Amino acid sequence: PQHHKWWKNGTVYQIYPASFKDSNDDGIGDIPGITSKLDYITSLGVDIVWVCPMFDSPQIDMGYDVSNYEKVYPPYGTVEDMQTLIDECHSRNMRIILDLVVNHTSDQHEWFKESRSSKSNPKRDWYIWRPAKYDDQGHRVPPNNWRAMFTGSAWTWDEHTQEYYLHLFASEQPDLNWESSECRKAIYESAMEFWLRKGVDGFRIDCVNMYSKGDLNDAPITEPDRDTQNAGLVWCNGPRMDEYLDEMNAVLSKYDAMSVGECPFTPDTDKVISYVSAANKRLNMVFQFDVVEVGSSHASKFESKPAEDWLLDFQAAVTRTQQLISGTDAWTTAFTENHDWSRSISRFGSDKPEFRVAAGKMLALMLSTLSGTLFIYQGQELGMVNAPLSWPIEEYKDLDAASYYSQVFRNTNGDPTALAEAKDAIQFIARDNARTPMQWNSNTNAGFSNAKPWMRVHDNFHELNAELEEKDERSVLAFWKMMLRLRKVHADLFIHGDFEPLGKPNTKTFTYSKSWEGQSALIMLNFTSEAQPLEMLSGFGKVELLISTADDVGNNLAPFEGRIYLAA
Ligand code: TEU
Ligand code: CA
Repeated sequence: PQHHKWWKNGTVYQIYPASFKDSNDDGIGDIPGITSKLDYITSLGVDIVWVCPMFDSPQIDMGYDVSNYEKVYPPYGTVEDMQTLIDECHSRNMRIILDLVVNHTSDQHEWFKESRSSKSNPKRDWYIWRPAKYDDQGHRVPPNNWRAMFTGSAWTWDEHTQEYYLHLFASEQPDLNWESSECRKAIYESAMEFWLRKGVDGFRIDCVNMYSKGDLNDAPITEPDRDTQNAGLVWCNGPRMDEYLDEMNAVLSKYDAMSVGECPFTPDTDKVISYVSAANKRLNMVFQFDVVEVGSSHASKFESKPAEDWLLDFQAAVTRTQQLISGTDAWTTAFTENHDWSRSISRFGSDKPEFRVAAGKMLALMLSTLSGTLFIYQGQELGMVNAPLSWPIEEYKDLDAASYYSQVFRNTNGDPTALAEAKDAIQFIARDNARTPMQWNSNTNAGFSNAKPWMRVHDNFHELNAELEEKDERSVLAFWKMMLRLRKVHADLFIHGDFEPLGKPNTKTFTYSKSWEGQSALIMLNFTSEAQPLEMLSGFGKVELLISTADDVGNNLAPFEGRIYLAA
């Protein structure tokens, strides 16, 4: 029965509401905009729509700072608009999942307003408050050395009640205190059941392994010259995680809802398996960060340059996440993009005009043959790429990039060389790259909106948009549609099969096999802009070509070509 769970064979399409489709010309995407594009989404051959946070929010972190779980951010629409979207998805035989952001709320949530109002407020312990510490000179210092994800201490001093509160992200995103059972009950009711009762089919769960933070111990000092330390490994996977996930699962299973949790900072594979083992009934699956973090350490993602041999790390990361299901009752996910990372063609392929389409198809071929639930992010199906190098820093809107840039500015007194380097790093890896508006057609603002969009549209929209690609059978879009169909035809092999890397790991090609009960497939991918020999083919026995990304299939792998052979 596990084999047939709907969320296993389903392909998920992730939507970022602000950038998908603006229905009322205020420059901001919205819920009726999403509903108006459901026929397009259905035409891709996807089964599940994931909508990023659309709850009421002051938008410090694009809705990952929720001020009311039971209201929609007014520029996006209303709860009624959401009900329409849910019902319209269902009437097309698609499911819909929402983002569950309950590690923290906005500091504008009523719960936090009450919590910070006084030490004796009944909701005081719904957040994590601690008294100050004092250093040798008697200066007030935060309770521990944790650095928040968007830089600076993870603690903010509250003048009114003379205590610090914890925030793993921005100071406007105070962490909820999961130790309080009342707080947990309120989370389940307000953030989960409110929407499950409206027919939502599950959740993508933000920061799911951060709820239990243990004793808030100092992180080991890895950067002695800094007063805060990277503490992800300390605050993730704390002692009460299993208990919280069991409780959460009790809510989810009442509705047969699916769950996919974010699982960063978890190098221990057994830990990951313990979260997603079917027998344990905690989460259906998680996003491990192995693949998206290749060539960019989580500790300081803007500072690490992609290494020459990044493809070795990439192969190892894909192998790790794929083999999670080999011989276990765990389930995995396959993805290379989401709203937190830049575009995969720019990172792992090439966005040069002569290679963009080939690289987009090759990556689509890879993803479509990987086991686990497949996630694609809006625009990925079109082969959208990173923002152009020519854009000035002002075009980047996200607080993550902005806080990094201002940190470089402070540290170097505005040194132009350092700032130019910072901007290059942002152009390569910033989250903004995934957040430029969807490119629907060649009209004004790519058909996203008739008003000036909240974020600039990519300059390439005249050549790269859905309308053009729908008419072109050689487009990245056409290829994705074909691959999503093939993935279903060969579901045992591609979605459930055992993954085995083949040949000597190298920096040019990636070859692997998928096998399932006597059937097998050989997948060969060229990650370079030069032709590569078809080395593995001879060793694999009798095979027949199922599909290639290239128009003409030759004796070598063409630049960025991908092929699938089936064992005959
Ligand atoms: O991201 C969680 C996360 O671990 C982030 O550090 C992520 O790696 C970061 O965006 C990279 O710079 C989730 C959401 O996906 C993200 O958009 C939110 O900003 C974050 O939680 C806080 O809610
Ligand atoms: Ca709008």
